[in-house]
Amino acid sequence: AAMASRVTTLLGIPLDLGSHTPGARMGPAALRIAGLAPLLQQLGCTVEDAGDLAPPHPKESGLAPEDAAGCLHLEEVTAWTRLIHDHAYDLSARGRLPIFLGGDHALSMGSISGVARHCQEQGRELAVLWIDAHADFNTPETTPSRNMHGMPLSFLTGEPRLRPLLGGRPLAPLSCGNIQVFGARSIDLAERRRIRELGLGCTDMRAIDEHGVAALLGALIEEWRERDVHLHVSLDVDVLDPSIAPGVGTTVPGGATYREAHLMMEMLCDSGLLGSLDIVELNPFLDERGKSARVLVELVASLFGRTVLDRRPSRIRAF
Ligand code: NNH
Ligand code: MN
Ligand code: MN
Ligand code: MN
Repeated sequence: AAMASRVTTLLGIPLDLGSHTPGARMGPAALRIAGLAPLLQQLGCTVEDAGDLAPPHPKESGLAPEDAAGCLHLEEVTAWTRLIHDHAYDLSARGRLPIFLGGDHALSMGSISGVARHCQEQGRELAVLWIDAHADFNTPETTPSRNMHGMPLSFLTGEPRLRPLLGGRPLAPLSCGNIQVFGARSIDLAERRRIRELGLGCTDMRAIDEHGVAALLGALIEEWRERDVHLHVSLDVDVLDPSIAPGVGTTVPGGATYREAHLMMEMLCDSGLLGSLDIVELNPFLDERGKSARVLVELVASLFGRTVLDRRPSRIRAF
């Protein structure tokens, strides 16, 4: 399903209450200053910048009291989730390729649920590639931190404790098999058990060390192509090694190298499957002279078709 003339829409989401380290609210500004929009235009995309969402007033979450007790900034995150969902659903319905500029990873509860609702209405299968050092598969019961940026994959797979977050809106829950965490190296004990028991797809750094990005991501892409999925990529900066991307609140050693990350983006570009994208967790307050913002923008360039040499397109290219 190549869509050469699809409009790419940037939507800034200055949310950082999904963690206890403020600063990711400045992420959208840093990504713009690093030149995201002109770069996409150079690559031939038609870009529309929808600006930043204004922080909404906190809303009653509807969570059970014992679950509410496990969530920091719950009323704020609830309001953000509903607002982001409505925008993501609307952008999808208008045929856009949305790029959600975070903001912390709690925003993906809204972005992906909105995209999922549209896919369900279209009878299109949705697959999610969660590129992250973490699995973000905690619940209000299992979280060691109470940070909601550690919970989005539970919410998106229909965890009942988190279901009220969306208010009355319909939730199109993802199946665990349609999610692939990629690059993981920091997983909590209860998360590890949930991954095993519920069958969440997860490729850790050990597997990437042993088999390489090309083989592992290549196999996933091949499967997704057979099923012609809408692919949502959720890119958490902390997947990158802290030496190349220090601007994030939760650095973990042993991350993806510059070339490993670019290869991921290049292969995803060639797949022609990209339908929507989150760029999350950039914290410019912790960055070193814009280094991480710049690396991210470079990665987006690879994802949208920048190549080193001319290449014979072996696969359909979407952009
Ligand atoms: N798993 C931990 C938690 O739930 C850390 C999550 N932090 C992230 N995820 N940055 O990407 O708090
Ligand atoms: Mn994350
Ligand atoms: Mn992470
Ligand atoms: Mn993170």
